[in-house]
Parts: sequence; structure tokens; C-alpha cells
Amino acid sequence: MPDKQDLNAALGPAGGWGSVKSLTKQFGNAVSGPVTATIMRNQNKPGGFACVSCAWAKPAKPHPFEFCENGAKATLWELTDARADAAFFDRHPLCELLTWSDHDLERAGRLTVPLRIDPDADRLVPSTWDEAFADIGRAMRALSDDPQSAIFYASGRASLEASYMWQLMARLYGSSNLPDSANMCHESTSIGLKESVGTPVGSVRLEDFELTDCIFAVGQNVGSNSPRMMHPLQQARQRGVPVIVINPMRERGWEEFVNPQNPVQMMTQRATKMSSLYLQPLPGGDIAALAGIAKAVFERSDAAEVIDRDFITEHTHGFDGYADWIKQQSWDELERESGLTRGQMQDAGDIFARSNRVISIYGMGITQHRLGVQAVQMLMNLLLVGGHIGRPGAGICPVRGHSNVQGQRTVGVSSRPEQVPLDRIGARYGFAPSQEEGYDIADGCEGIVSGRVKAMLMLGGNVLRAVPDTVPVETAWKTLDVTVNVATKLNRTHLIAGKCAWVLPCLGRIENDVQATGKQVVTMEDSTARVHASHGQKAPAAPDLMSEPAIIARLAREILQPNPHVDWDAWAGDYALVRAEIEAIWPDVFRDYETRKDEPGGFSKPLPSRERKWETKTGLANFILPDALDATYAGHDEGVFRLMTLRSNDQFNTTVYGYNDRFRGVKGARDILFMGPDDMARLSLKLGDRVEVETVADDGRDRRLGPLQVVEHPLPKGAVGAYFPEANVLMPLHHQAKGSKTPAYKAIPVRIVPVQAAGA
Ligand SMILES: Nc1nc2c(c(=O)[nH]1)N[C@H]1C(S)=C(S)[C@@H](COP(=O)(O)OP(=O)(O)OC[C@H]3O[C@@H](n4cnc5c(=O)[nH]c(N)nc54)[C@H](O)[C@@H]3O)O[C@H]1N2
Ligand SMILES: Nc1nc2c(c(=O)[nH]1)N[C@H]1C(S)=C(S)[C@@H](COP(=O)(O)OP(=O)(O)OC[C@H]3O[C@@H](n4cnc5c(=O)[nH]c(N)nc54)[C@H](O)[C@@H]3O)O[C@H]1N2
Ligand SMILES: [Mo]
Repeated sequence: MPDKQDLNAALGPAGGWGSVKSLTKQFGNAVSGPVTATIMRNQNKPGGFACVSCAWAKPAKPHPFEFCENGAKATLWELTDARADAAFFDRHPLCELLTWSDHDLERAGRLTVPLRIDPDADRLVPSTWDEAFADIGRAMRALSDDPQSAIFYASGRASLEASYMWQLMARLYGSSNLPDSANMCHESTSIGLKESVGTPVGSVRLEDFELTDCIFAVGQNVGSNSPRMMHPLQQARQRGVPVIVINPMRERGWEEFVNPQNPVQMMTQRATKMSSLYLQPLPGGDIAALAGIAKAVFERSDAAEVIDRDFITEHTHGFDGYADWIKQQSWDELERESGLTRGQMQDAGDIFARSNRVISIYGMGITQHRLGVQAVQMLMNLLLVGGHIGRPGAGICPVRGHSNVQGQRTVGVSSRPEQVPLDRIGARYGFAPSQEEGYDIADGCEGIVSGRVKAMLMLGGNVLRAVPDTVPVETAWKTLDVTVNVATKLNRTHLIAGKCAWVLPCLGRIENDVQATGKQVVTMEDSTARVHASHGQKAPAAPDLMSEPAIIARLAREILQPNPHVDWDAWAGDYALVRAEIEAIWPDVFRDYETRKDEPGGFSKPLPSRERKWETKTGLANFILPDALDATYAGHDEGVFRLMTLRSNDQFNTTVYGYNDRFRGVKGARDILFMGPDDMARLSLKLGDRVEVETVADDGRDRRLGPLQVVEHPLPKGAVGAYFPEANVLMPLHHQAKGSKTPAYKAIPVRIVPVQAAGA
């Protein structure tokens, strides 16, 4: 439930006492309880567990407390004492739960028993594991003539071991539909960087932050979404490294930070200023902004020294075309499309020109646009101009989302055949994996709406809240033959039932996972491509919970023909056997996996782009030109706003911990529309006024959300912001990035309609 509302609360620095208060307010004494304290001390440590929140790197020499406010929230949320058990489902019929908010559903606590969803009886019916597997087995075998009608979705939290088993189960079933949460997030990175530099992930490692002399931070909200990253950034700032932020919102984490783990800073409250230049482009204005910065560099009198000619000649392709294109762009147009001034772009260009080791950090502000792939490539182009890749202290740093989302892809969770060594997998298990391109999540949703998709099996996540066009997708979902969710906590996706509909409760990563051969360890890969082990710390939330690998093994046995090369039960009894399989398929990446997984900070996956090995079609790093300067194609119609869908500081994706967004001054509310002062004046709106938001699309569908309360935020003219997942009713399915199909969640074209107050 929301607290008392305050839409205009005072802003403190990121971190600081605010983060301590925020935790104690939501979780009370649980924060300082002895069990929790011990568990938290083991977060992101050798022998401890990997945080279940973001994917930021875990240092080899961690801080005494290598966790942050939001990591702590994620831990406490998973370790809650509340249980959504059989008695809970006895008290709350399905029709009632369908009216609950995201926050209230998950707050019910950890799931404890397998649940069959029975809309006719209006119940989630507690059942046995045997019933669950038998029923799912029957339903999936009935579809086995048309295996491509089944989708196996993975939300990026499950371990490398579980993820490997998941994709193998799908492929042995005959499906190549393995969408993951990355489809909604860094798919633009996977496609964009692959084409540009041949390596589809970031090139920097943690140690590069100690050497860098300039950081660009584009479209990423570090203070809320990867707070542990504040430590290396703060250290860089204290060394005097300039940080150029490009973001339409003014995010506190990029303004000021008090390290809650630094007693002196906490006592003196002397905050570190986190950015040296803060540019606020229009949503989707980054291509133009980055072109402007490059133009400013090319126009400098010392351009010849700044441009790394040797690197360009030896390592790149397409520089002349890029340089010509940049020169052709007029400042007027760059200003109009970016929403920045020429002077601002020149300031950024000046800092770039003075720097020898530039890191570019970026996130959803870049990837979730119609030209998101090209925006990633524009960022890469700029780095290539100065040779800022494969040099210590320099490189590209996409900040990944879920704690193992990058790793899931590494071990074969992908619908794109070119991303997976299907030949090796086929040879090892004696079958022919489908070579067809499978559905990604956007196509999958279209397949559900059209009736082509018949089964959705989900390893974590909350698909029906995370995807676009939630209303029509939810309606069509009910016609599916099979809906199976493997989950820790209840969410709305679980409530919408296909004909055979189950929720299978699993262990969380922080819990002890004991199997036939004893206590198991799992592994994940972070944003900097380091693979490390995670050890459970606490007794399971309920006696009957199964682990994800054990659930997958049982499912596989039910839905697949036996395969003499795969002993699912043995794998579920000893995850080291799964790691041996992974090592056999990717011997270079996972060499000596079993030993190296326990090294402090983990072991590094090879990153060819870091070594200036370009695995591209040209064999070189490519300068790639965008189709347009405006990544949204929205144009500049006065009445049409670009709606960015945002995360608050109190949520992890669709998991809503609370109703505060303290870095943006909002307390007790999520029905918010952030708007700039000029636009508020133009529409005669003031703080707290209510508006409806409607999508501008020519597909004949009516999409609206509201009433929302207007909150002033220093946004550029024409930009507004609202919270995801609530705003997903406004997102058309077809509004997606060219090349990656990442939904263009950061610029939904909308109109804003003031709601007349009663009696007005
Ligand atoms: N606590 C917490 N941590 C998380 C998550 C969470 O929900 N909560 N989610 C996890 C996941 S799955 C992911 S993918 C990451 C997401 O982390 P981020 O990449 O930070 O994603 P968002 O918060 O969606 O948006 C990022 C920023 O983009 C800016 N932005 C919006 N549009 C534009 C634009 O057009 N240009 C530019 N330059 N900026 C723009 C917004 O103002 C916002 O500051 O975080 C992960 N970590
Ligand atoms: N409008 C808009 N929409 C967006 C975005 C946006 O910025 N704007 N961001 C997109 C992005 S970046 C992402 S990644 C997606 C997120 O999409 P998803 O990954 O599908 O969603 P989550 O909210 O992370 O999933 C939360 C659920 O995961 C389950 N869960 C938690 N821990 C575990 C576990 O250990 N095991 C299992 N099996 N289940 C677990 C719980 O049941 C919980 O309710 O949303 C996307 N949607
Ligand atoms: Mo994500």
C-alpha cells in the first residue's frame, strides 16, 4: 500500500543516510537482525552468494559490505517471512487476486506449493509435484507434433546451470523459441556491438575504472539500477576524471553521492559530485547528440591529434564514410534532433578530445528505441574515432540488467541460431537441433495473439507485465494450451491461465540447495563477463520447494523422449555434471570451470574486442551510419510527447518493493507523469493535476492510462516520463527497434489530456 503522498519531497544525494532510512522503513528490524546481517555480509563475496539484483561486477577484493541499498532490498524481499501458502490461496480466490497490485501480489510472500490455476473454480489450487509434472507432461506431449508452437522463456536470474538445462530441454523438444528478458533490454547491444566490433557484450572490466580518464554515461540510471557501480565511479571522480552524463532526466545518482559504506562521508555528508557535464537531450536524441559531439571533435584545430589514425587504419572499416556523413550534418539539425545546443555538444567534444582512455557506460535510454541498435553503434563509432577500445582504461560498458542475463545467452538461451553452437550441441546429444530462427519475446507475443503459439513455459519473470500491449496479450493468453511458471513469488502472469496452467515454486539463489550429492553451488556471469560461484546461505523458504535445475530435470523427463546421452536425474543431483557439459560445449570460455569458478571475483570470459580481435564480417571494427538522427521517428509535433517508461528507486522491474522514488522526490505514489516546466505551463498544469495519457498510433487500437498526477521534473520540452510496468498498456507491440526488436519503451508517442476536476 502506498504511504502518505508527497510529490515534491526534498532530494538528498544518492546513497547516504537516505538509503539506510529507505531500507529500515520498508523492512524494519529485519535489516539489522543477526541472520540477515550475516547473510548480507556474504553478499558478492567468495564463498558467499551473488546478489539477486543487478548484474554489476563483483570485485575480487570486495568491500566489507559489498552490497547496496537496492541489492539489500532484493535480498530482504526474497528472504521475507511472509508465505503465499495453501492457506493464503484458500483465503484469496483468483478473482480477488486479479484486482491486486504488483506490489501486493509479491508481498504475499514466497510461494510454497505447486499451484494449478483453475479459473472455473476461481482458485489457485495447491497440488502435489507429481500431479503437476504429470499434467504438464500430458499437455506438452499432446503438442509435440508442433514443437515450434511452444515457447521457453527465461528471465535472466536463473543460474548458468539451470539456463543450460532449460535451453537443452527446449531444443530436444524441437523448439527454437528461447526468448529471454534481454530481448526487452540489451538485445540492441547484442546486435549492435556484434556488427560494430564483433563481440556482443561490453569490453571493459572493473580494473579499467581505475585507469580511465573520461567517462560518458548515456541513458543509464546508476543510483537506482546498479548502485554498487557508484563505488568505482566515485573513486574515478575523486581522481578528477570527468563524467559526461547524457540523460533527459536529472538523475540524482549522476549528481551527488554519499557512500553509505564510508563512515567519514556519512558523518560529514560531504557528497561527491558525480558528473562534470550533464546534458539533457530529447528522448531518442542520442544519435544526433553523439553525431554533434563527433562533429565538434572533427572541427577542432587539433582534430588530427585527437583522431587515432593508426588505430583507424589498422583496425577499422568505414571511417571515411562516417567522417563525411558527420561533416554533412548541419548544426541546426543536430540541435533540433538532439534537443541540445551546439555549445553543449562542443563542451562534450572538448572533454573527449582531451582524454586518452574513454569509457562509455550505457543502458536502456539507448537500447529501447526504434533506432536503438544504431544508437549503440553511434556510441561505438565515437569511441573508435579515438581508438578507445582494447586499451587499458577505455572501452564500451553496457550495464546489464538481471544478475545472470548475460550468462544465459553465453550458455545457449537464444532464439537466434547464429548465437548458439547448435552443431556442437547436436553432436554431443545425438540430435538435430532446429536451425530455424525462433520467436523473440515481441514475436512470441504476436504469436500468442494470432493463435500460432500454444504453450508458454517460463523460467522466472513476469511476462504479462513486462511486455508491450499487455491488454491484448493478456486476453489471448487465456487461449493457450499450456502456461507454466517457475517462480519464487506470485505475480500477475501466474493468474492468467491457459488450459493447463501451473505455478511451480522454486528455491531462491540465497537458499541452501541440497541434492543427491549434497549441497550445490551455482554460477553466473556479470556485466563485465566474469563468471563466479554463488553459495546458498539460508534454509529454504518451505520444505517442498524444488531447485530450478531439479524442476527442469523433472519437466524434461515428462515432456521429452528419453535420450541416452542426457541423464537429467544425475545432472539435477550434481550440478558439477552440468558444468562439465557446459565446458564441453564451450571449452574456451569455461576451461577448468569447476576449479576457476571459486577464484575470488570469478574468472573472465574471453572478450575478443578487448584484445582488438574483431569477429565481424569485415574482420575489422566497423563505423556504421544510422538511418536517421532521430531514434524515435516521432518528429516534432507540438501535441505529441515522447513518453519514457522508467523504473523507480523502489522497484526491480515488475517487482514493486514500495511506492517511493526518493531520488526524484516522489513519496507514496506511482501514478505519476513527470513533465518539464515549459510543457506544464503550456498545458496550464501544476503539481498534482490529473491527466490521461493516450498513445498516438495508427493501428486503430485505443490505448490509454490515467489519471496520472503531474510532477514537475526538469525535462526537456516534449519529454514526459511514467513508471513501467503500469505504462505498458500504452506500448504498441509493433513499436520496436529495427534489427533487435527491442521494444521502444523509451519513446512512446503520446498525447496528454487534462482530466477535469469534479465540479470544475
Ligand atoms: N534497483 C533496480 N535495479 C535494476 C533494475 C530495477 O528495475 N531496479 N532493473 C535491472 C534491469 S533488467 C535492467 S535492464 C537495468 C536497467 O537499468 P537502466 O539502463 O538504468 O534502465 P532505466 O531505468 O529503464 O532507464 C535508464 C535511464 O535512461 C534514461 N533515458 C530515457 N530515455 C532516454 C534517451 O532517449 N536517451 C538517454 N540518453 N537517456 C534516456 C532515463 O532517464 C533513465 O535514467 O537495471 C537492472 N537493475
Ligand atoms: N515499459 C517498459 N517495459 C519494460 C522495461 C522498461 O524499461 N519499460 N524494461 C524491460 C526489461 S529491461 C526487462 S529485463 C523486462 C523484465 O521482465 P521479466 O524478467 O520477465 O520480469 P521481472 O519483473 O524481472 O520478474 C519478476 C518475477 O520473477 C520471479 N523470480 C524472482 N526471482 C526468481 C528466481 O530466482 N527464480 C525464478 N524462477 N523466478 C524468480 C518472481 O516470481 C517475480 O515476480 O521488462 C521489460 N519491460
Ligand atoms: Mo533488463
